[in-house]
Amino acid sequence: MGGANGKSGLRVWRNARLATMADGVAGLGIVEKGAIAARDGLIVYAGAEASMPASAGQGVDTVDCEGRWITPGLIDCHTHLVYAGNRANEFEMRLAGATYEEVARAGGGIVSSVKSLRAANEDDLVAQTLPRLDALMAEGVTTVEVKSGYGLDLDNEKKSLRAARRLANERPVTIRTTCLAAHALPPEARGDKDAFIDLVAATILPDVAAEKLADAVDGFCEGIAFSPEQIARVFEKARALGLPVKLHADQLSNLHGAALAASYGALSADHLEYTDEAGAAAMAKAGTVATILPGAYYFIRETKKPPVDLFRRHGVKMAVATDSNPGTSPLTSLLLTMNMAATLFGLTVDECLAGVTREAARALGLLDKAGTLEAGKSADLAIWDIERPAELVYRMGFNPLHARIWRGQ
Ligand code: DI6
Ligand code: FE
Repeated sequence: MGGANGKSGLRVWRNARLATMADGVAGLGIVEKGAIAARDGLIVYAGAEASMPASAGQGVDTVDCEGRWITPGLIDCHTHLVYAGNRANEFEMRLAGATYEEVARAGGGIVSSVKSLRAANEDDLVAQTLPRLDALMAEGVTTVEVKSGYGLDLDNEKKSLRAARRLANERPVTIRTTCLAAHALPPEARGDKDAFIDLVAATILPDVAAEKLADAVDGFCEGIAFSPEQIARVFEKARALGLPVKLHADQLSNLHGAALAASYGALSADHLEYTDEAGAAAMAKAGTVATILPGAYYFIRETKKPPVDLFRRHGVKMAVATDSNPGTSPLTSLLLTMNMAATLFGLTVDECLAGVTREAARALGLLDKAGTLEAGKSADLAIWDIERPAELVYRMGFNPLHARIWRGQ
């Protein structure tokens, strides 16, 4: 779409309907008969075409959108996209009646992904991850958060994070990396969780931070993973290193992970099926985003839903993400994820769309750069062949993307 860049480097998309998703504006921030102008990869104007300054709209590379809708490029703010192999065999075992525990005892679970990842070299990891990234991008995704957490030792955590960073060289997409070394206990730790947390805090995080391989730090606070006290030690170190934190919290039980995350000013707390009112209140006070992950809920047939009404009542912002991972959410469609968030948890269309744009940007600490169609932000756009925005949430397995623009291209 569109020709070569105009001399001025200015590009304009006109004759469009905009869902700007601007913060503090009611609903989707809709502009009928809208236009967007971008220069050097940044939006310089987004609004009514009739009000576009002449300087933004003349003698430039102009695209007629023929009445199509434009939203911000979608943002998947919680993925474990970098992994090797898959766990379809465990899926079959579970379908045959095996429980998670039985699967884990048979060598499955997170540890089987750790084995596969350790055996793969960095090039393999990148190559195996690209098809998943391509699937996300094909639906208009322009920013993806990618966690480590299947390496679980210094070299393999770094290998994962380097592979994640390399995705941004291979594709026109923004990648944000998160160090999730405190994800699970590796076999060589022989059951000693405290010793492993020592390794994470004393060695893995400082090294990863020194090489600038991670933009944030995450942990898994759960009976089957790490206690609130152990996560607090990880967060203390992250704070000392100047890295923002996020947390897998209250997914399978209520260890008050949401409140813990909030007490460290976390960017987000994620999953949250078992979060209580005190947790929601703490998140609201800290400005911690609730990241809703319906893919994992669906895939492991969880029945406890996240307390969406509590989040609304307390004014907690909600993001929506795939949690793409080989064990509990082998999902690479943010459009389907929105449908799940609406159908399973009762999110409105507006909440779903905000969840994969503005609130996802907030959950990554990127709201000043992405997530809405506003001047000054990255010109990351998704242009859709739809009549109304609800179609993006309503369909299952259909992709109405017309064009995807990343940094103006
Ligand atoms: N919660 C999850 O659902 C995934 N990680 C996490 O902390 C599970 C990841 C896996 O099973 O591979
Ligand atoms: Fe996750």
